[in-house]
Amino acid sequence: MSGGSDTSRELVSELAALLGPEGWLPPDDIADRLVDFRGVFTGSALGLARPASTDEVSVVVRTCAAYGASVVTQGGNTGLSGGAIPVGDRPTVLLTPSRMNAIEEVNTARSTITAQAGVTIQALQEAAASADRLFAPDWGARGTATLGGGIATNAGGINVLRYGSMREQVLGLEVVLADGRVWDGLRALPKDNSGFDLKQLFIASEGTIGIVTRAVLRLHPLPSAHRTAFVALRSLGDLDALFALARARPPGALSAFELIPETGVRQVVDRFDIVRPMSTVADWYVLLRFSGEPGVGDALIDLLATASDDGLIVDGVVADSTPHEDNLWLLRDELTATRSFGGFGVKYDLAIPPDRIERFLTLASAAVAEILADALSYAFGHVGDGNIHFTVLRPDGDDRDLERVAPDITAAIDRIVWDLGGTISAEHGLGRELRSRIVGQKPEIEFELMRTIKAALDPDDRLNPDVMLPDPPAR
Ligand code: 2HG
Ligand code: ZN
Repeated sequence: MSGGSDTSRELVSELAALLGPEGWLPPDDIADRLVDFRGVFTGSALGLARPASTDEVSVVVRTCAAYGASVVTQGGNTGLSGGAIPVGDRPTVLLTPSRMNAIEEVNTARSTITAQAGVTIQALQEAAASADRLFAPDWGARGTATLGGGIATNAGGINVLRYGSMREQVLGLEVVLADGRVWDGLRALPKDNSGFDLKQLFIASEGTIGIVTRAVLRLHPLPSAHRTAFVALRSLGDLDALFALARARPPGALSAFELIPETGVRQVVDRFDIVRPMSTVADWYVLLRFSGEPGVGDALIDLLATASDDGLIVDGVVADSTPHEDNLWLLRDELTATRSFGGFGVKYDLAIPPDRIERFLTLASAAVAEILADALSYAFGHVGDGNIHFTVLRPDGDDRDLERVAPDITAAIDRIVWDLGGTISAEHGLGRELRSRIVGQKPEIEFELMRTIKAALDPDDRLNPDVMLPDPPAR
C-alpha cells in the first residue's frame, strides 16, 4: 500500500493533529500490530489510531472517509483468521480501542456489566468476580483479547457449553457506523421485541459494518464451587457416553468438556512447567469441570467412579487443590499448536454435531494420511459443543511438502465437515482465511443477503474491506 501520496500524507497529518501523540502512532511503531498472531498475514497501514472515546472513533472514521481511506479495527490481535490485519493496497488506517478500556458499571441488580471495547476479557472476569458475578466468556488469550474483538468475532472458548458464545452475553451495543454516526443501542433489556435485533448484525461482523465501542453484557451467578477432573478414555468411541453421563449428573453442572490428545499432553509437558496429570497414558483424555453448589465435587468423584465401572475411562483424577486445578487448565491453554509444537501447521476451527466427533476424527485423519502419509493430525477442543481445533502438522518433516498439499487437505476436510452437517468456522470467525472457502457451506442467497447488509451500512466499502464476505460469483 502506498503511504506516500499527497492525500495520504494530508490524512496522516490531520489524524496526528486530531488525536495527539498518544492517539496516533506511525507505521514504524506498530510492527507487531501488522502481523497476525500466527504470522500468516502481514499488512501495512498509514498508522495506528488510538482514539480515547467514541467521539474520537467517529472523527477517525469520518476523516478517513473524507480522504477515501479504509479503517481496519484491531483489538488484542489474538485472532486466528487474519481478520484484523490491514492487507491490501488501499490506503488504510488501523484503529484500536486499546485506550478505551474502562469498565463503566457493574450492575448487580440487573446482573450486567457495561464496558468500553478495549477492555480485556480477563479484566471483565475480574470485575464481575469482585461483585460476586460471573462474566462467562473465557479462552486462553483472556489477558490480551478484548471485548470489542470478542464481539466482532463472536468468540467462544471453554464456557460456551454452559453459557453460550459472546452473542448470548450481549444485551446492548454502541457502534460507530461507516459514515461516522454513532448508534447508541446500549439497552440492557433481556426482552425487547421492538423490531430487528440490530445488535446481532454487528456481532460476528468482524469490523465490516461498524466499530463496536461499548457494550452492556449479561453476568451470571458466580458458582459457589467448581471442581475439575482429567480422565483417560478407554477409546474415542466412549466420548459420547461419557458426555451423556457428565451432562446428566447433576443436571446443568457440567461447565466444560474438552478433548485432549496424548500428543498434546506430551508436547506441553516437555515444553512448559506443566506436570503430567496422571501416569496412565491413553490416546485421548477429557478435561471436564462441574460448577455450581459445593456438592459438585462429590458429584464429580461419583461420575468418575461410574464412568470407570461402565468401562468408559481407564483412569481419572479430580483436582484437589487450586494449584492442581490450575495445572490442568494451563495444560489446556497451551495446547494450541503455536505453543505446543512451536509451529503453525494448517489449522481448522470446525464444529460438527457433538455425537459425530469420533466419525469426523476417523475420516479426517484418514484423508490427511492419504494425502501426506507422515503428517500429524492433531485435534483437541471444546467437544462438548462440537468444536474441534484440528491442525495438520509436519513435526519431523519439511513444511514445504505440507504447504504444497495444504489446499488438497483443506478441500478434503471441508467436504467431511459439510457431509457431517458442520461448519468450517466455529469460534474464530472467517477473517481473510476462510472468506472464499465458506461459499461451499451455505446457499448463495445467504451471502447475497450479507452483501446487501454490507452495501447498505458501508456503501463505499471502507470498513475492513476484503474480510469475511466472499466475492460474488462470476456471472
Ligand atoms: C483454543 O481453544 C483456541 O485453545 C485456539 O481457540 C485454537 O489453536 C487453535 O487452533
Ligand atoms: Zn478454542
